[in-house]
Amino acid sequence: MTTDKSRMPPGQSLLRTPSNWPVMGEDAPRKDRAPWMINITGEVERPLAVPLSELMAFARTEITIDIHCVTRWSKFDRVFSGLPLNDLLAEARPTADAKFIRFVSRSERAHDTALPLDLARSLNALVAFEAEGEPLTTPHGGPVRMVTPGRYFYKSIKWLETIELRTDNKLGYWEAGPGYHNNADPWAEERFITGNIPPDLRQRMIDRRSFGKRDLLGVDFSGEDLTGVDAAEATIRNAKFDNAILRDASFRNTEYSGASFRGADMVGADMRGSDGAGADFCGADLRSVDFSEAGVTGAMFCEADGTNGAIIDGATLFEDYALAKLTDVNRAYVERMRGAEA
Ligand SMILES: Nc1nc2c(c(=O)[nH]1)N[C@H]1C(S)=C(S)[C@@H](COP(=O)(O)O)O[C@H]1N2
Ligand SMILES: [Mo]
Repeated sequence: MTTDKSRMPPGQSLLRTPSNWPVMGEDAPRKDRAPWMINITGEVERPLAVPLSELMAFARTEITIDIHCVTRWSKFDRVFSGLPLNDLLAEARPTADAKFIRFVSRSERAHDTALPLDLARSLNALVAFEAEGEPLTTPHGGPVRMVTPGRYFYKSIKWLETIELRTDNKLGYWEAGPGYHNNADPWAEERFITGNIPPDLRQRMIDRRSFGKRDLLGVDFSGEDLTGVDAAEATIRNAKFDNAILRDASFRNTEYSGASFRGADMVGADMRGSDGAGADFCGADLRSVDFSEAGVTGAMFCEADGTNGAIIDGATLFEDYALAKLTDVNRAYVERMRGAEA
């Protein structure tokens, strides 16, 4: 099967199996006996508190979207049905001061995300009850979730409970802590905000070969010699190590989602217990790299067309559950390389 390039945002690749798409983030709503109400609050002329069952009765609209997850997988042509957000807003009537819209989940951590109100309107966001003609399953946000076309999927919260109209922005759960980009446009690759590390600090970390336990969002170590570096327990989302030398480096328990290791020499690196969702290892030398107990959801070990693959052998260790969360092309590539060398 070929990938329709004009439909595929940069840095994404197609997920074909399983027939559904992976569960990401939280997998269940808060345990709560109170009836499920959908609330529209804040800067509105008519605050609403509607029982979920009543809203569902109005659900008629069907949309077909391409899902783009920030961890680099995309799934085309998913059919959702529900109630257009714009219909609800027409009922609640945002005031002239309402500039942002925030969605809050009925989940343990009151998971949330926000968008400029005009943007949410123009994207035709949907309050969805069904996917592929079936009620949404609980892990995928059932009974009710947002589906916001045209943005990475973290802008589509599961288990919708409250819609708050605001005068000011409030960063959501993934945006505030982990530094996910607030605009989240997949066509502009707005995955993460980039860090701001002073150059002298960066140089000191290179000289000492040590940045363990540090929080270094988006730091760029491309082309550096970091042989044996201690990067254990660091948070280095979206960092760049392209063509760097990382032989025998320790990334134990490190969080490096979205980081790029293209062409890096990582022979013997220790990645145990780490998390690298959406990381890019194309062309890297991964012989004897230990990914035991490590997550690599949606990571890239070769390009979408199978070229520029990482060097992997039987001594490159992965968990089966981690490989199961790769795109088909990547999983097949890794399994072939490990099998061929084992
Ligand atoms: N309540 C809630 N909604 C959420 C999340 C979450 O952790 N909690 N994760 C977001 C992210 S990062 C993604 S990619 C999608 C995943 O939806 P899925 O589990 O149906 O794939 O849900 C989004 N909505
Ligand atoms: Mo995500």
